[in-house]
Amino acid sequence: MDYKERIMKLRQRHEELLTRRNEPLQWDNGIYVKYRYPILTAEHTPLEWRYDFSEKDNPYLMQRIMMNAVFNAGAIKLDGRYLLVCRVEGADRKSFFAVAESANGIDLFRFWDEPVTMPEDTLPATNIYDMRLTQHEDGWIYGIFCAERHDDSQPDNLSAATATAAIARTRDLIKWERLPDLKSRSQQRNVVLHPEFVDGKYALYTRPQDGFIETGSGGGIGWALVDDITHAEIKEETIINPRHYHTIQEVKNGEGPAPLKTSQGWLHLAHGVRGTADGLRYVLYLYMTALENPAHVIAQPGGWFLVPEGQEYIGDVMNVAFSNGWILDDDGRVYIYYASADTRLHVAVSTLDRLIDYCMNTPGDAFTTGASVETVKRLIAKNKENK
Ligand code: BGC
Ligand code: BMA
Repeated sequence: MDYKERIMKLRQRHEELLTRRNEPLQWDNGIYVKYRYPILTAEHTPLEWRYDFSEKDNPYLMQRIMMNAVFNAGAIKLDGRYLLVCRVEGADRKSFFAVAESANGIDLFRFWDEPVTMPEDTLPATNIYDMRLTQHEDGWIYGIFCAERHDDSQPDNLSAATATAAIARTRDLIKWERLPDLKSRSQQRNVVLHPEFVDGKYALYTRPQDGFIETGSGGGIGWALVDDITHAEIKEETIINPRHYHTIQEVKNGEGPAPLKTSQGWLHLAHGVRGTADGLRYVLYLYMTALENPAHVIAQPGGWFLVPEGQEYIGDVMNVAFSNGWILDDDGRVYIYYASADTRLHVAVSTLDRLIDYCMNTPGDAFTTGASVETVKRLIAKNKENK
């Protein structure tokens, strides 16, 4: 096959992947519907990012730059377009942001021509990931993400690192203005900006932790008010959604995307982590907070809302479902963008009404086996009455 023909075949195969329609899976739990195919994978990244198409310089038509994964995307609907700011990870383990666009939120996602050029803070980061997008009432779209750097206070430990919340803002997801990183006494990953001012201030969901991996005394999802987002500093932080022994959020938890405003309260998507003999298990859960006080939890269904299933278990970091992006559409539909095994990105579709019903009417975690059995028995008794 001559060179031109090989390029044509390559492009054809890629185009087939990009134009493959997605289809809902038959099984649906009444809460959301998952889809057959991942919506974005490393294979979806543009060929121009990976191949050098000069026959002279690349006679074997090799991939000169390999992509490893596409996952953990921030999401927003802008001018009728469903846009994802994805975490794309190269073979070199560096992740960067790249925008992918679709007209319906479910399939035919395509990356824009170039990845995001994110300006650095004064202290450049080694790696950046997991952007939460917030359309704030001040008019800006904010992206808060994790900036990771080596912890140079431990020069002999190559794995010693620091996680800091980095802040940038944009109007179009093309040009980004980087603001100074969040000042905080603790390490911070999973920081999310609330879409409205609270008491005239910017409000952040936080996740304080003592070390890079260990939360230590850091007890869960926190809440902090910030006077000036262009010099954001956490002075006081309260835990609003704590970790708890023998639950899905025993080891860690963190806010997912920015919460959605509903008639019944703020709807939150978060992740919970527990330890197993096989490493950490990341699952997603929902909770709601009061409209007039977004820091006050009014409902939390017991257990997980979404977990990896089937092929979703398999990948770089097994047993992980993670989400930092969702879109509430004009018709009340909610597109939940979740990643599996830190490898690929999926969509699950629900509606705002269903998610509120799920939050308000799913029994909470009663924290002991005995209490869980009573919860099941109450449902059985109710069903007997309804016979
Ligand atoms: C990885 C993240 C991970 C974090 C904590 C980072 O180096 O890039 O994906 O969440 O470590 O394990
Ligand atoms: C976390 C996150 C994610 C990742 C998850 C599982 O700490 O910040 O980037 O999906 O670990 O590896």
